[in-house]
Amino acid sequence: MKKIAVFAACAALVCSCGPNSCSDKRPAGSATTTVEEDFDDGVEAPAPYGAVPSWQQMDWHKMEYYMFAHFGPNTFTDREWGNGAEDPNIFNPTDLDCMQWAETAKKAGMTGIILTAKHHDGFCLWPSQYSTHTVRESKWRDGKGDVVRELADACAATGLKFGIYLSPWDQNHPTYGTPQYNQVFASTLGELHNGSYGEIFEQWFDGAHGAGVSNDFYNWELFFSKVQPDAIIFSNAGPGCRWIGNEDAIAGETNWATLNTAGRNACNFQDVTAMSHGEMNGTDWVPGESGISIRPGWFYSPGTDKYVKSLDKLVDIYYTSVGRNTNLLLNVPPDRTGRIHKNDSVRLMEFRAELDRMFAENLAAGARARSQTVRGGSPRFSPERVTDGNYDTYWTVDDDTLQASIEIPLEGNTVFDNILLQEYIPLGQRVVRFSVDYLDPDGIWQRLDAGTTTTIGYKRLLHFPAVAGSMVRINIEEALACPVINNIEIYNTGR
Ligand code: FUL
Repeated sequence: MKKIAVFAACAALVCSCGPNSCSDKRPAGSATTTVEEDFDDGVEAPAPYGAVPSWQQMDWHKMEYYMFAHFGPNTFTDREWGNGAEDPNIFNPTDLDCMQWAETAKKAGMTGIILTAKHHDGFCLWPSQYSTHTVRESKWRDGKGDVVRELADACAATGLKFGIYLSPWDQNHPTYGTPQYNQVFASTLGELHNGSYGEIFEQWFDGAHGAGVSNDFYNWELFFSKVQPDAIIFSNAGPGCRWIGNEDAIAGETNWATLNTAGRNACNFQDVTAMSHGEMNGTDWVPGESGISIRPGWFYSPGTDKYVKSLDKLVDIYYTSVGRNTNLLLNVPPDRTGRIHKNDSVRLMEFRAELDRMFAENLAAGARARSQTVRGGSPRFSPERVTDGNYDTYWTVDDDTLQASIEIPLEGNTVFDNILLQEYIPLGQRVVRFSVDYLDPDGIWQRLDAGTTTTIGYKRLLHFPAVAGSMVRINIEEALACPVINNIEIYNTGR
C-alpha cells in the first residue's frame, strides 16, 4: 500500500511567496488537508508548474470572503481622508461593540476582519508608543481604550481571522517624509505584529502616499521584516496578494494568480491592467484580492445610510471577485456608535441567504464524470475526482497532454445556469483557455455561451442564461502544462 500525501507534492518547490510567509511550519487544523489513499500503480502526480502558492497562501485562498472595517476619525467627520490635524477627541464611539462586528461578519459567512488600525490621518486605534495621535490622547474611555485589542479578541472569540490595514502615509507624524520615518513606521508595525494582538492573517499596505514623497521613499524590506512570517502581505505588487487594480471588486475575467514582481512595490507598481489580470507565467504567486465598500465611501457617514449596495449589486460583485479567482474584501464601515449599522447588517444577511439559496444544490455532486484521457490510466486521477467533494483529489492527464475534455452527466434533462470550476493550484495555475458544451434535450451537443472562458485558477464561476441538458462537457483547449482540475459544480441559481 502506498500512502499519498498530496500536498507533499509541493514541498520540494522553491517558495514563491517573497519575503513574507516562508515559514514551513504548518499549524494543525490549517485549511489544506492531505489525502491518504490506497494506490500502488506507480503513476506519479504531475510536477508543480511555475510559481505555486505557499501553504499560507493556500489557507488564504480558502478564506474567499472577509470584511474590511474602515473606522477612525473620518467616521465622525464625513470625510474620506483626514489631514492629521483632527482633534483626537473627535474619535468618540458612544457604544463600541467589536463583538457585534465579529458576530455580524460570522453570520454573513465571512472568514475574517481587516481593521484600519491607522489611516492616512495617522490616528492610531491602539495606544501606540510611536505616536502622540492615538486613542490614548482622546477622551474616549478616558484614554484607556484599544480598538485593535477589542477587535482582535472578538475575532478570536468568534473563530474569525484578524488582519491589519496600516497606512504608511501618515499626515500627523512629525517625521513623515524624513528617512527617520521608515524606522518609526516599522516599529509601529512591530507593535501590532509582535504577537500581543494574536495572529494576523493579512497585512494590508496602502500604496497612497504624500505628495512630497517619492515612490521609492519607503523601506519595504524593513517593513516586511516586522510582519508576522505567516501573514499574507497585501500591496499593489504583493508579495502575498495583490490589489486588483480598482475599488469596484471587478477582477479581470482572465486572471492569473502569477505576477512578475522584480522591481515592483506597493507604490511604484501602477499597472492596473497587470493587477487585474495577473501575468501568465509570472515569476511569483501573487493572487488578486478584490476590495469594495458596501457604501459609496470607505468610512461611515450618515449621509450614506440610504445607499448601502443592493442585494443584486452584491451578487454581481461576488461573481466579478470570488467568481474570477480572487478573494472578496467587503468593507462594512462601523458607525458613530461603534457598531455596524442595521442597514448594512440586514443587507449582509440577505446576501448570505441569497448565496446559500443559489448554491444550495450542486447538480454535479457525486456525478460519474468521465473522460477519454486520464493520467497513466490511474484511478487516482480519474474524472470522478472532480465531483467527490474533496479539495485535494483531482482529475489530470499525461504530462504531454495539453488539451482534454471531461463530461459530467446530469440527472435527466436538468436546467442549470451556473458552473463552478477549480484548478488544483498547489500544482500551479495552468489553464489558458477552455470551452463548455452541453447535451441538449434533443441529444445534440451545443456550445454554451458562458462569456470569457480563459483562466480558471483557485475558483471560477460561470453564470449564463439557463439551459437544459443531460450532460456538461468542459474542454480544456489550451494549457501551460497538463490540466489539473479538482472540482466542478453545477447549479441552477435562478438568477
Ligand atoms: C485607498 C485609501 O486611500 C482609501 O481611503 C481606502 O482606505 C482604500 C481601501 O485604499 O488607497
